[in-house]
Order: sequence, then C-alpha cells, then structure tokens
Amino acid sequence: MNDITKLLGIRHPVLQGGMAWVAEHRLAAAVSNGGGLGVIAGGSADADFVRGQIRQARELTDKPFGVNVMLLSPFADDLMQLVIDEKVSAVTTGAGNPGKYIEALKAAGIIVMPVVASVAYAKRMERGGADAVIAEGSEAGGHIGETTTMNLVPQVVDAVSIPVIAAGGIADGRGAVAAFMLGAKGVQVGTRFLVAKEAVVAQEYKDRVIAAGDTDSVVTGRFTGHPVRVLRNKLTREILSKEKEEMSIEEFEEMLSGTLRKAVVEGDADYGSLMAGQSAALVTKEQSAADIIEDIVGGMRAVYASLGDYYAK
Ligand code: TUI
Repeated sequence: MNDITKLLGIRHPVLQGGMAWVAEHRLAAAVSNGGGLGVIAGGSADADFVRGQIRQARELTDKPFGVNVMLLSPFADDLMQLVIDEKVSAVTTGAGNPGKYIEALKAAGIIVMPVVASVAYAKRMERGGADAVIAEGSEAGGHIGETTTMNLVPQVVDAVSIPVIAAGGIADGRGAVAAFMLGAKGVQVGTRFLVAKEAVVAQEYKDRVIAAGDTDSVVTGRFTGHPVRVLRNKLTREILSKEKEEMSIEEFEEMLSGTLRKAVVEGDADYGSLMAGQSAALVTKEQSAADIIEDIVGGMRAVYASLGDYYAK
C-alpha cells in the first residue's frame, strides 16, 4: 500500500489516462478489475451519454473507477454535476483549470486529481484542495504542456505536499520505477491502454500504435497554444506543411475538427488524429487490461529486485 493505492482504494498505483473516445466503460471497468484505476473519458460527450457509461461500468465492476472531465468541453459543468450525483469515486481533469469545481466535488466525497503540466499550476491545485496531482510531461499523447516528464515530476514533487502521479512516456515497469524514483507515488498510463483488448478502438488505429517507432510521434498546433501530440500520418504531413506557411487558428481547427472520432470510430489512419504518446514505440502488442497491469507491476518488481542486487554488491 502507498499514498495513492490507499487514497483510491486500489491494488496497484496504476491509473488509466482519460482518453477521449477511447476510454469508455469497457476499458475503465477492465482496468479497475485488473487492480488499477479505470477512468471513463468525458471528452466532448454530454451528461446523458456519460451517465450511461458510468452505469454500464458499474455493471462490469464493483471496484472504484474515475471520470475524466476535459475542461474545454462545453459540457464540463454538466459532467461535474453528474459525477457528484452519481457519486463517482474519483475525477481527473485535463486541458484547463478545475478550480471552481473542487469544493463541491470534495463536499460530495469525490477524490480530485487534476492533470497539470506546470509547477505553478500544481501549486494552485494543491491550494484549491486537490487530493493529488497528475504531472503530465510532454511525452504524453493529446494536448500537452512544454516540460518533459523527467523534469516536471521531480519539480512538482518538490513544490507540493500532496501525492504526485506521473504521466507521459510511461508504458512499462521500467518507466513506472523511473517515475517512482523521481518521487511519484503512482503512474498514469494512456497509450498502452489504447491498445488493450477491452478498448473499443478501430483496429487500424491500434495497429499504427503498435507499429510506431521512435520518430513517428509529432506535435501539431504549437502556434495555437494548444499543442497536440499524435502519430505521424497524411493528416499531420498536410497540417505541418501548412503550419509553416502560416495558417489561421480557424483553418487549423477546421482541419482537425472530428478527426479523433475519425481515427477511433472509423479507423481512418491516414486522415484521423492518431493521438498517442511517445511511448507508442514501446507498445508492441494488444493485451487485456489486466495483463497490461500485471506486466507493468511485474516489470517494476524486476527492476526493484535488480536495484537491490546492485546496491548489495
Ligand atoms: O488534457 C489532456 N490531454 C488531452 S485533452 C484532449 S482534447 C483536445 N483536443 C485538441 C485541443 C485541445 C484539447 C486531448 N488530449 N491532458 C492533460 C493536460 N492538461 N495536459 C495539459 C493540460 C493543461 C494545460 C493547460 C492543464 C491546464 C492548463 O492550463 C490551466 C490554466 O488555465 O492555467
């Protein structure tokens, strides 16, 4: 047991990232049943849809799970009220400031874990009453900050006294132990769970993640202030060449509109947004969520055991 497993009532300190369109009730329930914290992604869905997801997850698991609220969503207010009404165990947030919701979530007994991409923002979340922060480095997929996990995590650990969960670039036991060495008390894993058997994601998207190598990850939209990490494809080639010639934010948004759904639901690996972290290069096969967690935890045990040997010499 550590701070995070105790706080969340879970077996292993492994959280699943709140991936829009990808993280629905089947994946979340499978991760929770495997001993981690499954998370249903609110994404841009409305409260009725997410209520259905929560209820279906409850049919599949009696373990705690969370809901991720993406704060750029027009339904963010509704989803916060929904998680309070449904008494969901935990909420993670992304892409914005959840400050105004924290008091009401805490009053309802919900564990609040904002994703942060900077030290200043982590401190603000601690002051606002967050139970933990998820420090997400720029190796992560989707919407990212500027600082890498290796640098962000120890700086956030030094700046706050609530537990820190590391995210971005962690896909196996080695990465998880590395995060613990930096002072994290838990890890959030996204990309590796994207290819879980229980993740209802078009096979074409999963295949691209599995095939990805070290140079297949690119960041689009830095100029908009909302940089997004995805796998290289025809869409990114067109966007990145247009970005060089000066494109308006409106034109950029138009090019990306609906492209995540295109990737996840329609399996358009050429013109869909293949959001994934740099750790896609470490992801080599489709496995059940429970096997992924067992592999990460088993890998951690092996690394810790080898460290013991090293220092014993
Ligand atoms: O949120 C994520 N990852 C995401 S959200 C998303 S949907 C989207 N698609 C296109 C453009 C924008 C969003 C896809 N992937 N990760 C957590 C995360 N949060 N990373 C960075 C942040 C973040 C950034 C700025 C959190 C807070 C923030 O500013 C807070 C403030 O207001 O000061």
